[in-house]
Amino acid sequence: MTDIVFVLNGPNLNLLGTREPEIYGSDTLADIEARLESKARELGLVIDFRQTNHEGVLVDWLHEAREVRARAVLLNAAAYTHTSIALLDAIKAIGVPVIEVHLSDPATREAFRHISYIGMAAVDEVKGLGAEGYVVALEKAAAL
Ligand code: CA2
Repeated sequence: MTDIVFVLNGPNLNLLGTREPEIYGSDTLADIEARLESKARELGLVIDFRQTNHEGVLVDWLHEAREVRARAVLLNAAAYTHTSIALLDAIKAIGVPVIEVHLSDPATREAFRHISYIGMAAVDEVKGLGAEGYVVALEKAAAL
């Protein structure tokens, strides 16, 4: 196992900080990455922080986490959380612990957000803490 933690972000999260701050906060994804970089240094970890709007790319990156023997993956799959059996299968396949992260708490929102395919295979979850949730999730990854 290495000290690398993959931080994978799904569709539309590249727009973070531009709209709906009442739900997602006003930090951009770059702000979150900077905070995580600093926390990772403190914890002696290295983060590989990425965002894509494409489901298959997330599947490929989960496979890559296995290939590089990453310590953990923090995954905010955004809307794919609620739809993607492909991501569920990938998480089950890779043998790398995945921590589910959400800025908001989907359980308190529309019913279609109440299902999480990621949660069916993730080892842990952090929801509803905004950008700080990524930091909490990294601390959890350090403790694995
Ligand atoms: O709360 C989260 O982190 C979510 O994963 C965010 C997803 C949503 O589909 C999940 O249910 C919960 C949506 C990300 C959309 O990001 C935007 C950012 C700025 C403006 C509009 C959308």
